Amino acid sequence: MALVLHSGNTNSNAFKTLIAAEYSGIQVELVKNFEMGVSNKTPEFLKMNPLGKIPVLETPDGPVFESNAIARYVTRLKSDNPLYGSSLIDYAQIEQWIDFSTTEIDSNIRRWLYPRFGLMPYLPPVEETAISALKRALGALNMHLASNTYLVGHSVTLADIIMVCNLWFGFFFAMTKSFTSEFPHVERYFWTMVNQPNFHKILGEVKQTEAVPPIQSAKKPSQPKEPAKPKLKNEIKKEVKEEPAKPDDAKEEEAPKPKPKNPLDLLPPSKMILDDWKRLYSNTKTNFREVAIKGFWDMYDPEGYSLWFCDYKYNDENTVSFVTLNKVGGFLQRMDLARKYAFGKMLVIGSESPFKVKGLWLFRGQDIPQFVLDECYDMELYEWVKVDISDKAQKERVNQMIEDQEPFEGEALLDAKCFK
Ligand SMILES: N[C@@H](CCC(=O)N[C@@H](CS)C(=O)NCC(=O)O)C(=O)O
Repeated sequence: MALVLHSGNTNSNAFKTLIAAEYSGIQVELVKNFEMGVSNKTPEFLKMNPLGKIPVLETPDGPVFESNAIARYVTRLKSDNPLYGSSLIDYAQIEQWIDFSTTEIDSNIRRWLYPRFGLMPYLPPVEETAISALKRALGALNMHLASNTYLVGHSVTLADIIMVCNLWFGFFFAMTKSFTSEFPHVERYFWTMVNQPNFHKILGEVKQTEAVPPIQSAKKPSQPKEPAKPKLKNEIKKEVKEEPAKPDDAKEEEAPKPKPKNPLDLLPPSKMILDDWKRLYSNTKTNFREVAIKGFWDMYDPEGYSLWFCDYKYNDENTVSFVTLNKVGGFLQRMDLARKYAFGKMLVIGSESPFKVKGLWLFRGQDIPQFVLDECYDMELYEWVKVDISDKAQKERVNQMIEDQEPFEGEALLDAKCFK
C-alpha cells in the first residue's frame, strides 16, 4: 500500500512531508478530492485523527497525525537519510530547530493570524505579544543564519524543511517585506531554500504578502455540509501538485478570500516611492540633515501624500516610562496594516514623568486613510493636525521629528520610534 497523505495541496504542514519525501525518494500520494471541513470530519477520518485535523498519513502499519511526526516518519523510511545529519549531535540539533520552528516561529505566526482570520477573538495585547515573540525568535534565527547556510551542518536537513514550511506560512499571509527586512539572513535563507528544486516542486512560485490581513470578526468553525463519500482506491491521485499555490487554494488554512484592492492603490501614481524614502532614512548614518532630510523634501509629493502631526490626548497618564514606551510600541505594531502606505516617527518626550507622546506621520493620499481610522484604535487617542508645509515653522518641526532632534521643543527625548 502506498503512503497516502490526507490534506489539500496548499497546506504548509503537508508541504513538510511532501518535500521530505522528494529529498528521500519516497513516494507519497495526496488523497484525491480532499475537501477541507468535509473529508476531515468523516467517521473514517476521525478514526485516524480524533481531532479531525490534517494532515494525516495512512501507512501500511497504521495512520500517523501531527505534521512533524509524519515528516519524521517519511524521513526515517530511508536508512541513513542525510536529512537527519550524520551524528548524534546533528540529530539533536535538527530536533532542536524543529522544536524551535514549531514553538517559537509557527505558533506565534498563528497566534498573530488566526484572530485576523476570525478563528479566534482578536485582542490587541495578544497580537502584540505574538508579534514581539515572533520577532524575538526571528532575531535569534537571523543571528544563526548570519554564519550558517543551513540550520545544521552543510546541507539541507529535516530542520530546514520544517522551518521553511513554517516561514512560508508567515511570508504568504502575514510577514510583509518591511516586516522581514529586519531579518536579512532569514530572508536570504528563505528565498534560497524555496528555490531549491525539491522545495520548488512542491511550493511552486512563492510570493510574499504585501499586507497583513485585515481583522475579520470571529466565526464558527466550518461544519461538514454532508458526509463525504468513502474514497475509492482509484480516486487516490498520484502526487504532486505542479501548480503554484494560490491564495484561494489556501482555504484549508482557513484563510480569508483575497481582499478587495485598497482604495489607496487606485490613487493616481505618485513620483514619491515610499520604499525609496524608507531606505534613504534607514541607510543615512551621517549628515542626516544634508542627506536624509534634503532627500525627503526632494522626493516629497504633496499631491500624492500628506503629513500629519499627532499629539497624545492623555499625556498626564504617562507616568511610568516603560508603560508609555510599550503603549507607543503597541501603536506602531497595530499600524503594521498601513506599512505600504505610511511612514511615522513617534517621540516620547521628557526626562521625568509625565511623558509627552508626539508624532509625525506621512500617509498616502490627502487624508488619514479610512482603514487606518477604522482598524487601529490608537488613532483616536491622538489629536491629529495636517501639516501645512508652506509654513516654515511647521516644516522645520517635521525635520526635527524625522531627525529625532534633541532637545525637542526644549525637552530631552526618552525615546524616538520609527514606523517604516
Ligand atoms: N499540530 C498540527 C496542526 C494541525 C492543524 O491545525 N491543522 C489544521 C489545518 S492547518 C486543521 O486541520 N484544522 C481543522 C480543524 O481544526 O478542524 C500539525 O502540525 O499537524
